[in-house]
Amino acid sequence: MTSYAYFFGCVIPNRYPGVEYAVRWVCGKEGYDMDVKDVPDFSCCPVPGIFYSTDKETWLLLATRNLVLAQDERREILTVCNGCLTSLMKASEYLKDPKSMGKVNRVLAQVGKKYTGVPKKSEGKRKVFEPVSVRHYIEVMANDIGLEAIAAKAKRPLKNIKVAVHYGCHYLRPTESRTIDDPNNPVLLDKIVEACGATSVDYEDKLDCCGAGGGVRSHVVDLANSLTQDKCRNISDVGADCIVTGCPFCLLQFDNAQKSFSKDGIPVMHVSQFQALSMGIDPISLGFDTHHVSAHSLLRKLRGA
Ligand code: 9S8
Ligand code: 9S8
Ligand code: COM
Repeated sequence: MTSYAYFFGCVIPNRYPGVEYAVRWVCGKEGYDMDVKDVPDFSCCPVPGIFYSTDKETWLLLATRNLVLAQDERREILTVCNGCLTSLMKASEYLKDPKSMGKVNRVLAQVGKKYTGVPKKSEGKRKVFEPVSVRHYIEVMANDIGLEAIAAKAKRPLKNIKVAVHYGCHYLRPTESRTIDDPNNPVLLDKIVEACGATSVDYEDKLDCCGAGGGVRSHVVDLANSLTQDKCRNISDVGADCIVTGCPFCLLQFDNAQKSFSKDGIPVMHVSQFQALSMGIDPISLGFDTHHVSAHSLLRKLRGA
């Protein structure tokens, strides 16, 4: 059985505690009883749109420190956020270059840490190391747990629920380095939603950005919100009951931006919350009261009222 380390990032613990609860519930005894551990020393990944774009050295250093913590525990990193996936995966790529690794290790030595990668096997006297493996929740669910197992646990009927899935840029781009799904025709999130018993509806420009990433929300919030408005228009055109994403920052954007252009809005949640719903969790545990867009319309439909 694979051993994982939870990597929640910053947005979930600070803004959407219900997502953290859902992830722990799905991965824990009530769900798939996976071997996942907390690594309390993990820091911000750091966020790619800010750090990677402005100061690569600091970015690589902080990301490598996180990788070392997982490496020393011999665990794969289980990210629940697209931005964290990008940062940590990209850092692990950079570290394949011995020069970059050496440079980072000279600084990390000051805090008693060293990145080597995970020892795999010995070839004669030579030890062979592999990069620390960085995984996304969606891909772990689809591949390690499997769609059949997801379907088998989906006991709450969601047949009438129409879902618009949103993948988000850092799940898909840059396309040449994404190997977890087909970046031009991703399917795993749609398949998880369908395995939960709901219907994933197609919509115009489904693979577009939510509007927030890359510092756009922090810098030009009106632009970010107008991009979200375009997406939401396409999503309401196909009559979706909710939006499901694997990225907490996209969740935050859909959840906040809708206030600027619509009264009610379309409920939005993380895929783990949707999965937990399908598994029969009491929705009160999912922290929807901390979301800006109310989930009532969806929950009412679930109750068949
Ligand atoms: S950590 Fe700090 S800001 Fe964030 S959620 Fe996802 S990206 Fe990584
Ligand atoms: S936030 Fe999450 S992944 Fe990103 S950059 Fe464009 S889309 Fe929303
Ligand atoms: C979005 C992360 S998930 S970032 O804003 O592009 O860094």
